[in-house]
Parts: sequence; C-alpha cells; structure tokens
Amino acid sequence: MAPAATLPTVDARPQKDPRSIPAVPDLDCESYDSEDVLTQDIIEGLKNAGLCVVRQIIKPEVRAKISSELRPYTIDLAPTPGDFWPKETRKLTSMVSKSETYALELVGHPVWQTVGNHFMTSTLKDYWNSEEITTSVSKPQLNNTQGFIIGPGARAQGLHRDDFVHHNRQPYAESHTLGRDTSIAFFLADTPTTRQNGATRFIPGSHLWDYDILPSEEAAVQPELQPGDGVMMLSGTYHGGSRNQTDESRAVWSAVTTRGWLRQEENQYICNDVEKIKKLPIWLQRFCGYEMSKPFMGYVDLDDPIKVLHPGMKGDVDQFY
Ligand SMILES: O=C(O)CCC(=O)C(=O)O
Ligand SMILES: [Fe+2]
Repeated sequence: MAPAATLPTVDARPQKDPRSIPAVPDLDCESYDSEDVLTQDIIEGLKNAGLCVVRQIIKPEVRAKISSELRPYTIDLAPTPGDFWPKETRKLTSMVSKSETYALELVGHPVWQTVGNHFMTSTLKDYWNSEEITTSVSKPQLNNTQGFIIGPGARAQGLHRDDFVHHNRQPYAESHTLGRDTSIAFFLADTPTTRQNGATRFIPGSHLWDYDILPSEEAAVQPELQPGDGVMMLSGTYHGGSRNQTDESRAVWSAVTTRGWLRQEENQYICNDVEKIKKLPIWLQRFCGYEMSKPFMGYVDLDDPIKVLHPGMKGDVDQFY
C-alpha cells in the first residue's frame, strides 16, 4: 500500500485555488421568525461550505437539562482506546438512553430532523421488483451519539472526515449534489468552545474536494461557540478536535444521522437500555433503528422491527417496498 503521505495536500490540489475556501455560514436562530426559512438557510450553508454554525439552536434551559442528565455519566469515563483521540479526551456514548432530553431535544430537534431528512433520504426510483416497477424510499436513521470532552493538556486531534466509517470516497465536485454524503453531524456546545480550549477545526468547502486530497491546517477555521450554539456538518468535511491549553474541559454533545441502508456506527440496538428507548415517541424509536429501510432491509421475522418493542402494534403493513 502506498504511504498516505504521497497524496497531494490542499495546496497542490488541481481543481480549485485554496484561497477560495468559502466563509462559514453563521446563523442566529433568534433572528429567524420561521423555522422553515432557518432550515433552508442551513441546507444552503451545508451545500456550499460543508458546515453551518447555528447560534442558540437549543434554548438555555434545555441545554442545562441535557447537561444535568448527561454529566453524571461523564465522571468516571475510561480513557479512550487507540490514538484517534488524545489521551486526555473522554467520550460519552449510548446517549439516547442516558438522557431523554438529549434524545427528544437534540436528536429529535425538528430543524435537525428536517436537515437530516434532506441529505440522508435515499430514493430508489423505478426498479423492477420482480413483478412491477417500484420506487422505494429509505428514511434516515441515527448513526451515533457522542459526547466529546477534551481535557486540559490534550493535543489537537488530526483533521479527518467522519464518513470513512462508511467507506465513502468521492471525486471533486464543483457544487454539491444529493447522494454524495453518507452521514451528517450535529454538534452542540455544552461549555464555551474557544481557540484556547479546543474548539473544533473545520476546512470549509472540503466536502467537495477530491477525497485523495489531504487536509492542510492552514485551510482550517475554528468557529467559537457559546453553550447552546450548534454546528451542523456534512461528514465529508475535514475537521478535528483541537488542543486544550486551558485548565478546564471542553464539552460538546453530538448526534450523527446516516442513511437507512448503512450500518450504524454505534450499534443502537445493543448499546441502549431498551426500556428507555420504549418510552420515546414511536417515530424516534424508529429513527433509532427500529424501522425497515425499504426495500427489504432490517426486518425481524419478515415484519416491521418496531413490533419487537411493541408486540401488539400494527406495524407497517407495506413493509418490504
Ligand atoms: O471533539 C471534537 O471537536 C471533534 C471530535 C471528532 O471529530 C471525532 O472524534 O470524530
Ligand atoms: Fe470527527
């Protein structure tokens, strides 16, 4: 295998002048009267820059409630395995069953859900199903839940794309088209994130680069966030947690959405307390994975998997297509 270092860096990429890195869209929820307009602006921002800052996407009292439900689980977290994260970083996982407020208000946030549906719905159009021409729609699902707690003294995490988990590899594109992405992330600041304490670095526009191009630190920007501010990011955008030079931890909660027919990065069926999942609204249970991806993926006994949680439920009668 050729060493990765032989790949070109951004400065050598043939297609675009690296100085044409787009600005990061920075939207303030409080200045929008309409959630639909906000959602459309986020979608446009993501298409152009690969990420979008969304100020005060979660209200202070809700952010505080998520924090109070999740924080007890962060006290005794083990060091992260491997060298993808610095040894001072702690990671919280399986968060849907650890905090109902996180599940309802972050994973289930209506703007986030609409943005995720826009980028992660797959439509298989006009295929021959053995009897007739059919179109099937596969709805998005939860990919993983993570809390990133970067401790004092942590080094910078290397810039990376999160979509390598799904073996995504794309050519250069002049502009974004639907279908390019395998996942999309929502990061919520629980503490302030600053240049000093490890605010995430991003390379705007890198979601459209040829995937052979390596990231360069000079192209990265580091938006700072206040608690309740969020960043949404197409997972093909280069990014990474940063160095923490302060004596306080930096905490960000995240949720990632993927396509219905891809494997979940975090195995939601096994990692969660199923009794807690059952208490969520049915649509959110389905989003956690208890739903078929049409055609044919994910059945249990040739039936709708939601019935495993709720045996008396009618389920989806048209389950296969
Ligand atoms: O902690 C952060 O700011 C980002 C972490 C990250 O990108 C990752 O672990 O995949
Ligand atoms: Fe990442």
